[in-house]
Amino acid sequence: MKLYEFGPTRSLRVRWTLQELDIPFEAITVNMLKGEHLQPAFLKINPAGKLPALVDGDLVLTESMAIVIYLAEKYADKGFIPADVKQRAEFFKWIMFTATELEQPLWRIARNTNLYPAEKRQPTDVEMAAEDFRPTAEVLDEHLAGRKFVAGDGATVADFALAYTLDWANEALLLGDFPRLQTYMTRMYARPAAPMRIATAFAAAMR
Ligand SMILES: N[C@@H](CCC(=O)N[C@@H](CS)C(=O)NCC(=O)O)C(=O)O
Repeated sequence: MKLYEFGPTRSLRVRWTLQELDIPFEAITVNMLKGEHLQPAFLKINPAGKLPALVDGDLVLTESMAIVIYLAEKYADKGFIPADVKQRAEFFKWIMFTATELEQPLWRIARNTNLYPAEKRQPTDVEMAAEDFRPTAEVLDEHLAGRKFVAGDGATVADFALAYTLDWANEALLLGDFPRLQTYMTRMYARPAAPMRIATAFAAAMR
């Protein structure tokens, strides 16, 4: 199994899952700072030029959430996807919530602060995205009251993906009013198989 990854990117969701599963994998760094994600060698794997990508035999899979779900299902005996159909529905709900609700304002902020060419960045969209993040975080915050894991009774890949996304929010200075989300995230990152925090991975990538 090969993981195409780069430092602090969403590839950390997949690295986290592979490390929790404790299965061997080959890590291939695609240096985005050098534009390697847009070179023909990588575009053959993901024509969209985006990370992460997983290659497992003849399966080439992109989209971080699809990859972590695939891995959880392939190694279902490890328990990182609920077996019970109702708990699994909750699990899908929180994975979708993470990808579409929680992440979306963070992506808008990242694009308008770092990724778009300077002249195209919209400072007002950064403000609006931060405003949009708050009610979404409140919903999650309420859900996590009295819970250790986001879905079901044990850790699932939804927790790994969510904790990474909360670390991203933390980097965007959006978690200050959400101590419960901070506590949950820190607890997840204290797991022995957790990957580097985003800031550490970023610093390492810059070296
Ligand atoms: N929805 C995709 C997003 C993938 C994505 O945008 N990855 C970023 C890094 S976190 C990327 O490769 N960006 C390169 C670009 O947009 O040119 C996923 O979750 O895998």
